Amino acid sequence: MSVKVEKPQDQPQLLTSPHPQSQFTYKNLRDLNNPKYAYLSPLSAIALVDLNAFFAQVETIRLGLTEDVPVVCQQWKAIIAVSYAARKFGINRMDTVESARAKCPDLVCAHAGVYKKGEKHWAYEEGQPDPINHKVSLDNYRRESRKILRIIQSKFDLAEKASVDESYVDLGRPIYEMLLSKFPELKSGNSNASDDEILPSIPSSLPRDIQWRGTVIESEKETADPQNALPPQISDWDDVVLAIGSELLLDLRQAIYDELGYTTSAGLARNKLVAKLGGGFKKPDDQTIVRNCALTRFLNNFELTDFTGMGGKLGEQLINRFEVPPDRNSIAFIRENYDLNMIKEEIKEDQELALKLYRIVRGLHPSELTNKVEIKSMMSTKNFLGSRGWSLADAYDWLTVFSGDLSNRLADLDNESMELSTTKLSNKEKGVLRRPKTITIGVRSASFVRQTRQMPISFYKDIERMRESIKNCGFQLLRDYLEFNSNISILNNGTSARELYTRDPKSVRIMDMHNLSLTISNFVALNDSALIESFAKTGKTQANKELMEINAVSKKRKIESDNKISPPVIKKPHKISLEQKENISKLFHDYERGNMENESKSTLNSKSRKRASPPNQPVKRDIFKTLQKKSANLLDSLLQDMYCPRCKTSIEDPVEHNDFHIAMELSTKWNN
Ligand code: DCP
Ligand code: CA
Repeated sequence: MSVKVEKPQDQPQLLTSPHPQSQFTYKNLRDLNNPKYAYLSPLSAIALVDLNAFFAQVETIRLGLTEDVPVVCQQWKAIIAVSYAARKFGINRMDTVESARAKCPDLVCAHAGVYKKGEKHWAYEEGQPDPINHKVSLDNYRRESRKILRIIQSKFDLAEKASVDESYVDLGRPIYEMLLSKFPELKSGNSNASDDEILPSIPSSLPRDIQWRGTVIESEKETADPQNALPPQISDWDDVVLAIGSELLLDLRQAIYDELGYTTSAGLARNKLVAKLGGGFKKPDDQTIVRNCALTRFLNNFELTDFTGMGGKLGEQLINRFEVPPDRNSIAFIRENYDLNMIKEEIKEDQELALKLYRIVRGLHPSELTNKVEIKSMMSTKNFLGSRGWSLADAYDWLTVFSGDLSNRLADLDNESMELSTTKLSNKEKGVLRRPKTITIGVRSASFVRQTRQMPISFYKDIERMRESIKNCGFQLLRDYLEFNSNISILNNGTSARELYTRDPKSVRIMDMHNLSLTISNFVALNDSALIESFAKTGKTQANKELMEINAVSKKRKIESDNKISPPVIKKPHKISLEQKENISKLFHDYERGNMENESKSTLNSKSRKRASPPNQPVKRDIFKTLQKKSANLLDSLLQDMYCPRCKTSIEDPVEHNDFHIAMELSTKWNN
């Protein structure tokens, strides 16, 4: 159902055709009210909301155009999104801007925003940006995506962002509330019935405000007699749930349209997999509802490989393994020819997959909505089609762009995490900021050999400092790369790399490159190092800074001497101030206390623990002792030489300095 037309008013009451006895229990109903279990209930209602021609819609609205204007979103000469008005001209993503213009001379080609070489912020270019001097930025689409997610989260307690323009939504709680308020028989039973008691049958008609909204897929029975096709039957509470869900879903899509102007398509079903297929079924600006009774008929429109997670080799292998004939529908064939035991027999090595497949082909596989997929790495990259005659300054310029791109994406991640905090749901990802511990440069030379260099990166909560940190590490890695992996000296009349790095970067020639990239990885949750961060908050910024920076320095051996030109100069503490000392002892103290608390919790929780501790005497983990032992060797050498081999500096107080390293190791362990 479109969000651009008014909802029809005064619709007749929906009549039902109740089963003699409901198939559902009070537990099934109650589970709907718990975001942890709702997806497992046979009464669950999960929606997938997908933005139509997303990037093209963003551009249409940005340019103040109406939706009947054909628009494509362009990246260089390629087209990455096609508005539905443009699709009417037969334009698709395979077209180039040129071939699309030939199909529709009035086509509006809106180029995505770009970073300009050397700049750390993106913008929309007036003219045509070019791949030599620009890098495409997707920040604007991510920002719009966040606004949409915010609307979803303001209405529902559990949503999972599946991609830049798709989110799954669990409609369980509002549906539960409505069921209890609109059906007194459920409310009275719910207050005293046991979990396994069967729900009362549905009434013979529904309150007038429960209507189907969108396209309801018919069941086999409903279409059996084409002359007398039946309206969508409402036979049990699962159908009522989806009817209420269809109204909530339309309201959500309406809110997205009213507030931001975007149209969406959506699917509504009992689980994510079917909701996703429903979301793509009627585009644009419509929603598709798949009742449990219509599951098998609906799935006949798809192949096994259309399911999320089955698109790659796995789906193909299963189709081969189950010997699906080429002219048969793979979902129907497996469903009709294999029962659970046969599937388990066929996939002996993976019984979990066997059960999943059995359920998938019946449209019954439940998947949990997760608030977050943990980020593993982020890469910013650029192809150069063979740079010629570059100076060191050119490469620095691109690393500056990458640092802007990566830090913007970190800021996005922070925002997502903070937005989770606005949902009612308790979730361990709420408010957790993630920061990378490792940074890698990748260079593909003109001979297409790709080499990488890596180093630990100092991380900060503050995004601007993070950007500087990424940039400085990137510069450092580049210098290391050019010194050790390239012919920089030969290119510059035999001058040594170290000497070259003292010169103006514009005057230093470097090798030709085909690709340059920066990747940040090895993410840690910043709240784990909250103690260290809290140094900064209590005004002990310097101690905090040094604690973090030394983290990077202690692992990276080769930084210091080549640092005359640009920033990475990472200061090493020679002496521990009194303030720092206090902080370090607080770090130890809190760590030990945290350990004890954790240990007592895990002792209580773990029934299988062999050696339970007596009450009130929690066991301390011995990591602290291990670190102390490990550092005894360091202390010996500090005492003997008054010199720290790790920091490569002379020191004044060996004991304090040793403490410093214990603190650092502790914080590193903590973050791992
Ligand atoms: N995208 C991209 N490159 C691709 C595919 C997609 O840059 N190869 C971007 C542009 C799309 C957005 O991701 O607008 C979402 O991708 P979808 O596959 O959902 O496609 P659209 O939203 O554009 O169209 P539809 O209405 O069919 O969902
Ligand atoms: Ca889309």
